[in-house]
This record gives sequence, structure tokens and C-alpha cells, in this order.
Amino acid sequence: MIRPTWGWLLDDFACTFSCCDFRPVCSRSSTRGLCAVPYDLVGTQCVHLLLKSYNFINARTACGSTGGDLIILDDCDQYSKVIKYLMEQGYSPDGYWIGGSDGALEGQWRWIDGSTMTMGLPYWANVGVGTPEPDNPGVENCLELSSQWMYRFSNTLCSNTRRVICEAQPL
Ligand SMILES: [Ca+2]
Ligand SMILES: [Ca+2]
Repeated sequence: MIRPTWGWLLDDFACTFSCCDFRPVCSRSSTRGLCAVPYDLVGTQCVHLLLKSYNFINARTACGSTGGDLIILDDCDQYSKVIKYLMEQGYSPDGYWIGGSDGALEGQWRWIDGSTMTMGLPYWANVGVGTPEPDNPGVENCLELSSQWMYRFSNTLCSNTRRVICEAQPL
């Protein structure tokens, strides 16, 4: 135990002793395998979901405050693993921001690390109902995984609010 009367020095004591206002000092591992708390390893990526909704810019800031940034999903196998992970969280009609935009140059979709983005299937929601994504050129410049379309890519107004998928580098 640590006692204030002795300048918070260590003191040995009977484990069964209980009389006073003792409080536990807890320690928690700061890692979960390869990922720093609060991130979970999903496939090869450290992933953390923010279930509060933010606009795109604030989503990046919120990820940053947990040690990451918006997730980059440029690998098909990883993409399917992250979708499975989202489905395990239960359904909500709102989508999730991920780290892509064509804000710098209209129609040129890039990840936040500057790499170019693969268009069309299997990523983008461009079969079935509605206009193929990305639609509304010049208006919708930020990238979400759309709950309505089985978490496929959809461009959206950056000022809209969505939940957030953050990614941090493995330790
Ligand atoms: Ca656009
Ligand atoms: Ca769209």
C-alpha cells in the first residue's frame, strides 16, 4: 500500500486488513496486442470506432486525439474485414467517415496519405439503387461507408455528420 502519512512511501500490510478508506490503485495495459488502447486489431489494421457523429474535418481531429487518423481502406481483404467488424457493432442508419476526399481536385479521389483511390467495384456503391457513386460532382467531396449500401463507398457533403472509423499504426 501507499500511505499519505509517510509521504506516500510504500508500506507492507495485511492483505485482509479492512477498516479505512483504502482505495485501489489500478494499472491497465496500454496495449491490446499490436494496437494501443483504445484501438482493436482488425486484420492488419488498428481500428477504433467513434460512435458520436462529427463532420469530416472534426472527425479527423477526433481521430487525432486518440492517436490516429481516418482509416485508409485500399486493400480488398482488409476492406471486407472492416465491414465484418462494423456489422458486428449492429446496424445504424448513419454511415462512417473514412479517410478519402476529392476536395483538392474535383473527381480525383485520394486517400489522406495522398495515394490514389481505386474507383468502381468492389469498393464503390455503383450498382443497384440510385445513381452510381461518386455522384453530385463538385458538391460531395468526402468519403463515407454508407450503411444504406452495405458499407460501400459513397461521397457525401463534408459538412454532414457521421460516425468515424479511425486507424492508428500498429505498435
Ligand atoms: Ca466531389
Ligand atoms: Ca454520393
